[in-house]
This record gives sequence, structure tokens and C-alpha cells, in this order.
Amino acid sequence: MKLEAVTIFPEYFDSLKLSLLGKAQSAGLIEIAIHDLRAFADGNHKSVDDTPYGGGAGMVMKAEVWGAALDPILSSKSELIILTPAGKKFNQAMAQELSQAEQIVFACGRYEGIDSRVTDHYRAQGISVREVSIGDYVLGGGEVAAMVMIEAITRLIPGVLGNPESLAEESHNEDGFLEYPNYTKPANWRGIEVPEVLLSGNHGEIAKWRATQAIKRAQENQ
Ligand code: 6GU
Repeated sequence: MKLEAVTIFPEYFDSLKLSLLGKAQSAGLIEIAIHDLRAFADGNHKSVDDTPYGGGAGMVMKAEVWGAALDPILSSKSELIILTPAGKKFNQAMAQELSQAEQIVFACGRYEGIDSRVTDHYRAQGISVREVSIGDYVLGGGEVAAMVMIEAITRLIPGVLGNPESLAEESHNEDGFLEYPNYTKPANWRGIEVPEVLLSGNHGEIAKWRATQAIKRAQENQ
């Protein structure tokens, strides 16, 4: 899978060299390319934004600059993700879907967002364009959101995760989450005992206990 991001802050993505994602790149499982939006801006000022039509606060990122940056990297096979707090909420199901893609391009908007015609234009070209948000809060820009998505998507690619059993176990659960509480040694820590059933070796009882705990926790955290 090829993952690309267009941003005015390429350095944000330096952390993708770390840990599992760094290894996945070295192993050739994924390829990451980060593009500096400003390289596609014109004029002395290299400006990437302008005032909004209709007035109002803030600045809007220019369609011409985004078009120049995206044209050379998009094809009919691309998944274009436009990051915006107004987008569709990212979740595990969307991560699963996107983990099948050949190429994902993340357009990281700043300011008040990107001129809406960018979405319209690439959709009209037959490219899959999704406006995506990672949650109900406002960030300064799409960079961190793109990294969240990259981490969630790439760990679903076979070979990326160190321990494939973690993925298999997650997939038993409808939402893909391990919701029951976990414990490791020692069996007593600061006077708190690990639940006895987990020491019993009775796998049926353990599975039942975990299911009950998962439901309880899900209700508590709603
Ligand atoms: Cl994708 N962008 C911004 N700026 N804020 C967000 C977001 C994205 N998702 C949640 N909040």
C-alpha cells in the first residue's frame, strides 16, 4: 500500500519512521510519501490560502494550489481523504475498508479548510473522495488526524503487526476492540489481586468472565 500526505507541515510526519511503521516501510509492506503543499504555490509569497467568498472569519486553502499538488499523485485507483472536522467520523469499519486500498492520499487542511471545489472536482473525475473527521473536537489541522488514520489502517495490513494473534482476537469482537480488563504478573500488586478465574486455567470460564466484563465496561464508557 502506498500512503501519501499533502501538508504545509511535512515534519509532522517524521514520527512515521518509528516503531512498527518504520519496520513496515523497511520490509516493503507500505510506502509513505509526504508532499509539501507550499512547493505548489505561486508568486513571491507562496500563499496557500485566501479570504472566504461570502465573508466570515479565517482563511480558506486555495483550490489551485491543492489541484497542482494532487493532480500528479492521484489516479482512478486512489482513495483521497480530505481531513476536516465536518467530515464523516472515522471508525474501525472505515479503517478495515481502507486497509484494502492500493493508494491513499491524505489532504491535510489547515485554517478554515480547503475550497470545496477540490472535493467536487476529483469526485467528478471518478476518484473516491471522502471527507473524514477523527472525532467531535476541533484540531488545528488535519496532520495529526491523518497520522491517527495511518496508524489504524496500516496495522490491519498482513505482516505489519508484530503479533498477528492480536488482530485475530480483535476480529472475534464485533467492533474489533478488546474490551475486557487485562492483567499480567504479579498476581498481587499493592494488595490488589488478579481475578481468580484468570488463574484457573478454565478457558470456558475465562471466556465467559471476559464477555461479561466487556459488556459492563462498554456500558460504563457510553
Ligand atoms: Cl480531520 N481536522 C481538524 N482540523 N479537526 C478535527 C478533525 C480533522 N477531526 C476531528 N477534529
